[in-house]
Amino acid sequence: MIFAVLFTIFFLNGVLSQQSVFDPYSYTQASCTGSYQWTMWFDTNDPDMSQGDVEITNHIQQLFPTFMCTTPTAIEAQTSFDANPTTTGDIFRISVKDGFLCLNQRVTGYKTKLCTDYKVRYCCLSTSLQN
Ligand SMILES: [Ca+2]
Repeated sequence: MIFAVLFTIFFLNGVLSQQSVFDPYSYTQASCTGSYQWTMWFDTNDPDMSQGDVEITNHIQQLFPTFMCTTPTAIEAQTSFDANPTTTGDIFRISVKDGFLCLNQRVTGYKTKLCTDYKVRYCCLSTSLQN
């Protein structure tokens, strides 16, 4: 009984209340603290039939040099409507280095189902951001 309660609390904290996915995997919103801060959310791409939805770190650095740093320590991703990407059924890859990638052809029944729209933000040294 106690085990079940503890498990439920752990489960709720660890999974259900988590709106985001991160790289590094163990990162949380609270991990970006001290001299580090989260950037604004970036949604540079809408899902389309030819590709999917990709938010590329390099691309974001080029588009928003004043709102993005050159060496982020973590990346966080959500859907554009603030949901956890793992709830969409899409298959995606996320890494600080490359960004977030959801490709249509990896989605079951992709001919009728596009990737969901995603957004990302990064954890940067505060002094490397101008906002
Ligand atoms: Ca997007």
